[in-house]
Amino acid sequence: EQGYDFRRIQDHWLPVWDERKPFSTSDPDDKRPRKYVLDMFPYPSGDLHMGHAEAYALGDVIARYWRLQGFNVLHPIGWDSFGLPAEGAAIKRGIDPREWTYDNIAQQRASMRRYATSFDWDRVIHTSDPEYYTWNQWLFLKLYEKGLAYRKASWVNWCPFDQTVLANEQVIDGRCERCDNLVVKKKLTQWYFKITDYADRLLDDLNQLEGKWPSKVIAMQRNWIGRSVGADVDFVIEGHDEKVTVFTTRPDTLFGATFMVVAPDSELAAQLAAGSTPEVQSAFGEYLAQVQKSTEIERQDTTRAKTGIPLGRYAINPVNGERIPVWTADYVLADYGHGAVMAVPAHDQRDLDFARTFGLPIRVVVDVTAPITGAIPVITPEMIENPDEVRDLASMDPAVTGEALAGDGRMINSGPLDGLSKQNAIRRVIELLEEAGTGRAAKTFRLRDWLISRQRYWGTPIPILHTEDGREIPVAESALPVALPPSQGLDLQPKGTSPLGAAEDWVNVTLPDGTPARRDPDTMDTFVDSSWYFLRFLSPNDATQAFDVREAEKWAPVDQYVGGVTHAILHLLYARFITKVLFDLGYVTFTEPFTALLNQGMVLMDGSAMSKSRGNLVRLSEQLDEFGVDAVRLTMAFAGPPEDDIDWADVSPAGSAKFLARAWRLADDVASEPGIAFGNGDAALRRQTHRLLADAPGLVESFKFNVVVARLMELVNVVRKTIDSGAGAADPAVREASETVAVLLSLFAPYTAEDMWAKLGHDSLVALQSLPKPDARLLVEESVTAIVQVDGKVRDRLEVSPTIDSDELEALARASEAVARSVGDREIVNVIVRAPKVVNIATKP
Ligand code: ANZ
Repeated sequence: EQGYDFRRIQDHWLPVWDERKPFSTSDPDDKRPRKYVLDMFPYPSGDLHMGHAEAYALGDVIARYWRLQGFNVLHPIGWDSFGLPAEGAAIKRGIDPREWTYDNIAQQRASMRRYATSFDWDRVIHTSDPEYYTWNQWLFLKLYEKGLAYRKASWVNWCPFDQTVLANEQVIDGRCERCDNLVVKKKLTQWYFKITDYADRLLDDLNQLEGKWPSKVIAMQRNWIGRSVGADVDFVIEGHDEKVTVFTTRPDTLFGATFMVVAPDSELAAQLAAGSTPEVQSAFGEYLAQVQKSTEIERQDTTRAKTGIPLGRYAINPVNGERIPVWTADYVLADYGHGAVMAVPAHDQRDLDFARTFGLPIRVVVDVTAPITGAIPVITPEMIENPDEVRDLASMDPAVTGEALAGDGRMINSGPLDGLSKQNAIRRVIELLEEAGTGRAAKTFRLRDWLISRQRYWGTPIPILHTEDGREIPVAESALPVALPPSQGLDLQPKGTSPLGAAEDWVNVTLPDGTPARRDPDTMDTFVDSSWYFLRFLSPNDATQAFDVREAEKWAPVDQYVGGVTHAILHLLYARFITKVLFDLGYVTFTEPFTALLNQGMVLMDGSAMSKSRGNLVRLSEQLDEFGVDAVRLTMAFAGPPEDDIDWADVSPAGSAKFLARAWRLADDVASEPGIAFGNGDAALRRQTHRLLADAPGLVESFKFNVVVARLMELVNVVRKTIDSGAGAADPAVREASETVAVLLSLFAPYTAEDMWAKLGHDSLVALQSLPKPDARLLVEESVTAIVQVDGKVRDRLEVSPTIDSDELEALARASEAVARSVGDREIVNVIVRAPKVVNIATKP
């Protein structure tokens, strides 16, 4: 494109922005209202890629938009720079993880700058800097003081390949989310954050986010937290001192409990087996060993044949005194509810499968054929196919059909509950249990406590000391940070224990009273780092505190968060949890960190995710070199709704570059001077400009960036036509339209827009303009003149909307008095309508 040289434009404007800092947020006297727009910060793995380019282009549209709307917009960037890949690279190359990390950061930072994202470069943070992780340690200590950080031995997810524990959230379908290897269970003493204390709030507060977060993400969070409501029921076990409590969502079926099952890997199972016969003890030992070899996926697979063994013990049903056998089986999980269930085979499919496998009794206690007023009847596909079939309970015997009766109905074989509906029976039995002191209403969550310790080097050291007699001593706040020692001389190879344990000089300490102690050798999950980073951006250089409460008051919570849907559960849940903890501790005044969330899609190539191994990798740097930053950014915004994936094979950065050149050239041809009054300009062009100004805010705020780009393209075409049509170049409407193009284009193509603005004669920066308000008078719909002919003669002219349809126009024509006079009493034989311009009426002569 003649004249338009993106390289020259980029080279010109980058230093200007560096010098003028239009995106700085450091002026304490800035009176503009504030907005906090945050992109999820990157992990420094190599250079920026196409996925980054998309995310940061879209986030920047939003940040730049609010600036044009007169806001002081905080749009910060930093690096999530602790974590495993740095360690892997360090092992492979025999270097310090720091080296790899900070080299990559430098590279990404340079790319990010060139990408012209409107970040405030004075607020950069790196989570691997001691200046940052000091406050991770502070946060840990705050949770520790509150009893929200604790250590326990339990069965944890262990990745045999990465040789590290994983949080439940990091196990996807039984595999390590990072390396895809099967995860096994290992009993280890680990640190946990007590996120389960916040389960109800994490769930209930999702209601506040409805409509502001993608509904899919809200649903995933709800499902992850997984609240089940029901009752705890206490059973006495013969010869066992402590009562055994089970959690059930169906306490109404208590009279149908015919056996009890405890998880084989629970403490309780071991105790019950130990108190049983030598035969049971040895059978139990074998069974447990077998269970521990199976994976989580196998255990939760409902189609797998049921296994289990009787423990030779009996439990007493608290409502009817019935003696039921206690079994152990691996379909019962140790870490859900109380790790034990009352088995009701007639009404629970897993229990039924188990009972049928081992010949245990099955007792129906809900007549699912009995009608329930006010309840939605259970309709099965069979009933729809065969509506006349009489439903009779005897024919539905689960022992015969193998189908548990899960539906609603009326209680039978249940003493005081007989005749009640499910809901009423649940209420009644809980009353009875509470009166007898043998049970109570209860709920259980799928959410587990957050396992935060990692046996790896490149992370935040846990600020706890251990004495030989087993005491935990938190490091004093004033002694923070517990600095990560150099990796030199440490074996970083994964081996199941932290490399820091071998850093003798570091790990051994002496308490003030002379007692020797050892530092905790584990480091924190990097999700701890990212759980509060949005607050550190508010006072990134504050050496005295994690964040300044007054700054948080001013800026937080984040108004708009932008990032990938891959973080729909983990990161967002942890950040929500830590925010609530900080709220409870009085450090913040809000309970949700991210008011609104936008999940951008992925950038694909030929329909699939890009990867080196697939050979379909598109290199961002090559795209930027070939088409320029603005063309790539514009392509990202123009590709479609931001939530959708972009297939790079289907879009055209070359086309974007062409459009940019076309827009930019308008500025060359505008003949009027800045400051000219627009009032006398071409009315049609002005109307188009003002309609875009009127629509743009709604479009941007609903993330329809692609529509704004399309509308800009239309406007550019019309301005070009007006200029080329002769005297147009001096028309004030041409300047008005061209300035509007520059201002709105600054959302997507900041270099081109800035250059255009300067060429239009302005000294100010386009990035700091305010979006002009549309003139309401120009928004009223224009009209066109339709001609009505009768037998070839013009009889009337009608002012109509340009979008009028044929039927409507014909009706108006027929209703015209002039037309009626001209037609007289002749018969109309034909009407041809070309909306909105012409109506031709033919009559029978
Ligand atoms: C008796 C019963 C009868 C049950 C019935 C269900 C249907 P959700 O909805 O997923 O929370 N359960 C309790 N603890 C368990 C554990 N540790 N491992 C495996 N299963 C466990 O499931 C709650 C139901 O799952 C509970 O209600 C219990 O079975 C079982 F007709 O109790 B129910």
